[in-house]
Amino acid sequence: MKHRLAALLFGGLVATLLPGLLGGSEPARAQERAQDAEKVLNVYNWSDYIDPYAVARFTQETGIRVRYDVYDSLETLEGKLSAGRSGYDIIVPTSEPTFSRLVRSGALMPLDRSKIPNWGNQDATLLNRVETSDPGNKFGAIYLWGTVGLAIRPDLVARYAPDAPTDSLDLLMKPENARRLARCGIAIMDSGIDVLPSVLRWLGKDPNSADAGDLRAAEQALLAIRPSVRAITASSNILDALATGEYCVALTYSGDVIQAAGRAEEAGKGVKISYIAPKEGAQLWFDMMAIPADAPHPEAAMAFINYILQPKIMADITNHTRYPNGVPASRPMVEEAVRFDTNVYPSQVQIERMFTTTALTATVERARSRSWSRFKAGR
Ligand code: N2P
Repeated sequence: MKHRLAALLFGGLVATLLPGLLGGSEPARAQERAQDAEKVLNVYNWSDYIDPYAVARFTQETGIRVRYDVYDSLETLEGKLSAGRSGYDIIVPTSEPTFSRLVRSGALMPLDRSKIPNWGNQDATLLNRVETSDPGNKFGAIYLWGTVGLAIRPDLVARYAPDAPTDSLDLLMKPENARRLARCGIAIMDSGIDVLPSVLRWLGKDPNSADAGDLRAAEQALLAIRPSVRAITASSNILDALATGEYCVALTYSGDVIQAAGRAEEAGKGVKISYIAPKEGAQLWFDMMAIPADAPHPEAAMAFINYILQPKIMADITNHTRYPNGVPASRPMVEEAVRFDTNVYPSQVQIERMFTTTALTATVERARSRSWSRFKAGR
């Protein structure tokens, strides 16, 4: 999908550059350049997280050219933003911990709702929910949401660990299961921020625990399965590798697994993949569209947010990415197979069993990141 998107955007770029290459007087060209500077939007979004045609249509409708970069972990996004002056107009941080931290540190521009008439299309209950990260919903519009859970290849799991449960993180986290599944391949996404809360929850601890002993227990549990883990790698790599049948168990984001399952089915090689939200309680997260305080093109950014919040566009994005959105009027346009898949749209009962993360102090964040590095290194 990344390549298709690149092709589309590159097509747009050629269209913009061509008139310049064909000549024109110097003042006219200078004027064009000035206009061009206005007509650009720099987007930094998660990988495999949009319908590329939605981006192309935005450019067609507004004349605003989109430069589109991707990241595949909150760690990468935070690293890029930490130096300031990222040059991005739109970023899509998860409500906790990244978005709330950006809100508190003044790194975001307040959204001008008079420029976002589609604001009211958002689900009021969901908006309410993310208010804990952004009181008054001043800085972010809901993009997509989802859970953290397991991709499994049911046939391989049945072959290598027939007695292991397939509805629980026990499948991955119990060393006797991991040892057997090592033969068909285990992967874990490389994000301490988005993996440690689920491990803490599996241990029966508070996923937001600031306690050093709890964190040690999570690290020990991960180290105990470390020899059985084939890859701790970017979530985007896991999506691609799952689709070609590389792993039999992977811990990653819900929609990524469902996208991989779809690609594997299309490939027709008999690779079947299922998604499991662990019964101990899966992490529920919300990704927010936000504008950095120093964004070079804030007007274009507000126009983009308004464009995305249209029911039809949101439906296209959900159909493409297999992640639910926050615009209820999009639902009738979401394909039935997606709309009625409780791995995409969990039921109210399922949601009640899920947990959300909260902000941690910088000290706890650092301790978690050190734990994660030790897990990766295997010591
Ligand atoms: C997209 C992963 C997205 C979501 N590939 C994490 N919040």
